[in-house]
Amino acid sequence: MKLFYKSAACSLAPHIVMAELNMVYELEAVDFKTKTCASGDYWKINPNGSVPALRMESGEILTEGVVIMQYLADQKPEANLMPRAGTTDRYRCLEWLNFIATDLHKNYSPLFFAGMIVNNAEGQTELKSYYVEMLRKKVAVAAARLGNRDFALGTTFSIADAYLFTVLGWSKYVGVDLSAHANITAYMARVGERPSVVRAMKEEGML
Ligand SMILES: N[C@@H](CCC(=O)N[C@@H](CS)C(=O)NCC(=O)O)C(=O)O
Repeated sequence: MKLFYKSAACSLAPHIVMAELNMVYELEAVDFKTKTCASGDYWKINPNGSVPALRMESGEILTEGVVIMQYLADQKPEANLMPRAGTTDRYRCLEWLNFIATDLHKNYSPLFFAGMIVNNAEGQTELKSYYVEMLRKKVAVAAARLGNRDFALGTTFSIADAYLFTVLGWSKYVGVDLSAHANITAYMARVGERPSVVRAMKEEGML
């Protein structure tokens, strides 16, 4: 299996999942500016131009991070990285994944690309303060949902944690302050020291 990724981007989440499952995998970096990778034109691999993309053993490409993570978890169901179909926990996991993708992830993105959206400094400052404020509210929702649990679903690590850790980890790059939420700060430290997370971050040159 090969994961197309960009260091520290949302592709870190499926990368953590592959490491957590002790899978045999290859990594191929994507250059966002040129949309190229070692295999050539990345648009031909993922017409959406985004990471992650997974080349499965069959040679087919699978895209969309939350789908890739579910696919990976289903390869080794005994590892319980996603609750069994039909259980309430399964839907709690999907609830987290959708919340992270649509309410967290996509509100961080403009903070990285403010210069591509607005071409004057004043407009960029306005845009950034809008999204920082939006994220302040969304992170508060995440903190309330997490409560005093060790992980998103309770006591066991799941694919939702791989994604939540990855996305909240962007806070330090874009001026989103997590310190108001002691449980989130403790969560980031707890997840950040898992061997799979350390391995994936090292492989992406983040540590
Ligand atoms: N719908 C995609 C979006 C992924 C996404 O937003 N990836 C970002 C990195 S975190 C990206 O590749 N941005 C560059 C681009 O879209 O050109 C998914 O959920 O996998």
